Order: sequence, then structure tokens, then C-alpha cells
Amino acid sequence: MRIFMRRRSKLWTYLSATAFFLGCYFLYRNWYDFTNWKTEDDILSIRKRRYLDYQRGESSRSGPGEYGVPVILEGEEKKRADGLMAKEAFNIVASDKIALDRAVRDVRDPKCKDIKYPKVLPKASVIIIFHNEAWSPLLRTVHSVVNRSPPEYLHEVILLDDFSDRPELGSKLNAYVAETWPEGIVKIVRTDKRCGLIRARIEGAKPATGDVLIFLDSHCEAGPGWIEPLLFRIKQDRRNVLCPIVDAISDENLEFSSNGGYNVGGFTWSLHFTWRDVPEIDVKNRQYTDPVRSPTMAGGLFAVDREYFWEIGSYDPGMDVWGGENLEISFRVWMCGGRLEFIPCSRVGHIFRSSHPYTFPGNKDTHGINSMRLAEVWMDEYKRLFYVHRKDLLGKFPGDLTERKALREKLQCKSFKWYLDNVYPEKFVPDENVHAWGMVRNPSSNLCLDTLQRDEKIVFEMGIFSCQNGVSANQVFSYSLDGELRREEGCLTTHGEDGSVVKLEQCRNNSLQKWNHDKESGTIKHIESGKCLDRSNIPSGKSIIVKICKNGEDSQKWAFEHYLD
Ligand code: LR7
Ligand code: MN
Repeated sequence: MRIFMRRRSKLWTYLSATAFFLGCYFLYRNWYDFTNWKTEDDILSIRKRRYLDYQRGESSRSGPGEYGVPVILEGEEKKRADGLMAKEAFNIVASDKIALDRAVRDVRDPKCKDIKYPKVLPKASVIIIFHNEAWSPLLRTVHSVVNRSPPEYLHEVILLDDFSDRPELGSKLNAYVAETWPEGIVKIVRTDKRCGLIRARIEGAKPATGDVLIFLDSHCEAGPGWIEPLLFRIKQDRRNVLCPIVDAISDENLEFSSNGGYNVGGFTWSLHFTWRDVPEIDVKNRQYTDPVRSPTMAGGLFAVDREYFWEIGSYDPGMDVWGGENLEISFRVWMCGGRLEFIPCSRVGHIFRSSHPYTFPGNKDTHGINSMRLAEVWMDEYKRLFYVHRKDLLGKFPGDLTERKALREKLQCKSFKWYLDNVYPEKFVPDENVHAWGMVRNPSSNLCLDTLQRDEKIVFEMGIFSCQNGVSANQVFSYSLDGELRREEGCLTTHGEDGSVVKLEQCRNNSLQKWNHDKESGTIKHIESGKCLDRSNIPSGKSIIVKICKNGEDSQKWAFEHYLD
């Protein structure tokens, strides 16, 4: 018995010693490999081994948040997370619990996995810009890029620090990067003053030497196989500018969801980016895996040929901090001979945050001024529609635009009308090809149809308010050739019960949204129900209704500000 015990403990000693030496060996191997390389090829083969090691281990991981599952906090931890939400604008406690190199689910369509790409593809410089990003999402972005990009296609990762002052982003970050990627594939570049994200991207692109630039926000996770389809599409034509499908990473629990819908980008006349359905015409005759053209990009995640990026004017360096550059580069790419596409087989997650976890120096409305710059340079006479929303900016000085205008001249770019007609023909232009537009006034009360600033993305009741004589964008409506009473995307909708309120719903070209306005009598009649838009005795600030039509009743008379026919 004793002998047996002794044998067993001996065996244990042997086993643990072996495990210890093996552990030391693997740690040493990584360090040794990278500090004793000889040639580029050696480095590449070592990087390949590391890449394969990660792939092999990817299916047998465990820990919070692995494979993109949500991290649900309770008790003290939840309290701490809630407390930090205002500052960080996402759940930093949950994020910190998740491995920096967690695996995510492969959310691509199965057909994507069958595509074979050529062995030789252009190489990418991935540029991740950040200002005071939290540690774990920043490094998770870098790990995801290195671990999910075949080494032969990843030329470098440039971490561009836009003058952060979080202490851990200084020497601690330097040390982490040097230790984790000793071969130097990840490089840190720092600005010496706060540049804002637009100039930061330019600064990040300057030192890059890969064939292709891929920009990412600093809170992303690249999905399996994300890089090949982007590079392949640029290899096919260097004028293709490409966006991955963006999967949402929850700001509440860091779940990597697969709801990166099959959408493309649009814009509002107030110059905000919007998601929209892929238009019918582009859905027909196509495979799921085909690239889909898009009028605009969201801004943060895209791939572009490096030389082409500089050729078409990189970014407008006169733009500050945040906003506008995404539509500017979108319009510019299309108008100056390029093409913008979403690539369904390339998926990248992004933490969508409801506020900005950083300051806007000088409290400036940078989105407004940046958008004004883009409207003045790229939108020709259509800039008027931006100013409908931004009357406050009329006459303001957007900074010097000479160089950007010269760029447009030099590149011989097409007009904004060409862009609307050819790239985004579905875009509703509120004052063109309509019967009438502007304020819709009830003369006897001097009240006007008004959105009352309610959120137009959700169905809401349409209101009335005292007429603002053309200064309020909330009172701009169009009477379309299809008989809709509409805003940019929303149409006045009713089932037509007597006395029921009228709602603003997404335009769907259906009969509940068709109206007939008679300029002479002033009535606006709901065609399906035969009821008339009626202000009755409804006070300013309340919702408008439809009622049985009474010929000549003052409360049913309406006049548009402008008639085109
Ligand atoms: O002064 C700054 N300096 C920076 O380096 C301010 C920000 N930044 C960094 C920041 O750390 C981050 O990595 O710039 C990046 C983008 O800033 P976010 O994440 O606050 O922007 P966002 O995701 O809210 O906004 C979207 O629109 C912006 C308009 O200017 C940019 O184009 C963002 O890149 C863009 N993000 C995306 O497109 C992600 C995809 C989802 C969508 C929609
Ligand atoms: Mn972002």
C-alpha cells in the first residue's frame, strides 16, 4: 500500500514537472521565436504558427462572453457597471471580464465559406484610431484583427492614438503591444494634439505602407474570414471602396449578435447617415454573397486601396472631431469615379454606444460645421435641402474650402444631381417632382402641420403648431406625385375612422397613405376613407385628425407654401 502511494506521488511529481517545463518551453518559444528571427520569411512562418495555434484553440474555449454570448452581471458588479455607464457609454465591467482574444460566432452565411479566393491578395494596413478608448475593447479590436487575418494578408496594424490621456494608454499600452506582438506587426503612432477622428485617420494613413488601408473604430471585433473578401474586391478593381457588414456588439452585455442586417447606407437631408433596405432592383438576380452597392457608408469600417485613398483626396482635414466625413467620402467616391459597396461575407462587430465617451473641445457642433463643408463642396444646389434643416448655419463661415473645391475640379467629379439620379434614385427630394411642398397652413387658425419634434423613426401622431414662416424644418411637408403627404421617409397615414388621429409612418406606397389635395377648395382628402384632414378645435401642440368632409368648413382648409403645378 505504502509503496503504491509512494509510486503515485512520484508519478505526480514527474507529471507536474513535465507540465511545468512544457509551459516554460511554450512561453519561451514565443519569446525566442520573435527575438531571434532572421528573415522576413522566418517572421512570417512564426506568425503563421501563432495564427494557426489560435485557430486550433478557437473551438474549445471557455469563459465569460466566449463565442459572443452576453455577459449578464448581478449584484455589486451590476451596480458598478451601471455607475460607469454614463462615463464609458457601455458596460466596461462586462467587457473587462471577457478575454481580450475571445472567440466569436461565425455569423456568415454558409455560402460565404465555400468561396475560394486567390492565394495572392493585396496586403492590408489596418488602422485603428482611438481617443481615450477603454482598454479592453481597444485590445479586443487588435487581437481580433491579428487572430482572424491570415498573416500573409496582414501587413501591419497601426494604432493611432489621438492624444488620449487615460494613463493606461501610455507606457502600459506600449509594453503590452511589445510583449504580445514582439515581431512588431502592431505599431503605435501618437498625435501631439487632439486631432479629432477625421484628421486622426489621415495621420494613421500617412505612415501606412500596405497595399490596402482598412479603417476600424477602436471597439470592434473582426469576424472569421473578414479580410479576404475585402482584399479580393480591391484586387478586382482598385476603385472599389468596401464596407463589411456591421454586426452589433451590445453596449449593455457585449453580446456579439448576428443582426448585422443586410442593409446599405442612405442619408437624411440633415446629413445624418441612415441604414436602409437594399432596393428591389439590387435584390433581383443576385447571390447573397455578391457585393451590394451602397449610396453611403457609416464611416468607421471600410477598406480602400492605399494609393487610391490619397488620389481621391483622403479626407477633408478641415473637419473637426466627429461627423460628416462619412457622407463626404461617400459622395466623393461615387461622384469622382469610384464605387462603394457592402460585402456580405465580411463581418465586423462594433459596439454601438448611445453617447460619446469623450469631449468635444470648445463644445462645438462639429457635425453641423463638417456637414456644412461637405454640402458647400459636394452638393451643388441641393445644399438648400440641408439648410432647410440647419437655418442656424446659413451665413456662418465653414472655414476655407478652396482646396476641397480645387480637388473636385481636378478630379473632374460629376454633379450631385448625377449622384442622385444614378446612385440613389430612390432618394426623395422634397421640393422636386412634387405637386407642392413647404408649410401646410390652415389659414383661419394660422396653425400648420408640425412633427412637434417627435422621433420620426417610430410611428407617431402628427401635430399642429403655430406657423413658423418657413424657419422650422418640423413644418416642411411635400405633396408627392404619388399622392402622399410626406416627410423624407415618413408618410401621413390613417385608417380613416371619423375623428381619429393621423399618424406618420414609414412610407410604403399603400392606400392608407394616399391623399388628394384640392388647391381651390383647400381640402386634403384621404382617398381610401373619403375623410378630410381637419384641425377642428385642436389647440397648437396637439395631434391632428380626420373627419367627415364638410364642404367649405374652415377647419378643413389647407394651403401649401409652394405649389409647383
Ligand atoms: O476626437 C476623436 N478622436 C478619435 O480618434 C474622436 C473619436 N476618435 C475615435 C474613437 O475613439 C473611435 O475609434 O474615432 C472612432 C469613431 O468614433 P465613435 O466610435 O465615437 O464614432 P461612432 O461609432 O459613434 O460614429 C460613426 O460615425 C462617425 C462620424 O464621424 C465615424 O465615422 C465613426 O467611425 C462611425 N462609426 C461607424 O461607422 C461604426 C459602424 C456603425 C455605424 C453606424
Ligand atoms: Mn464607434
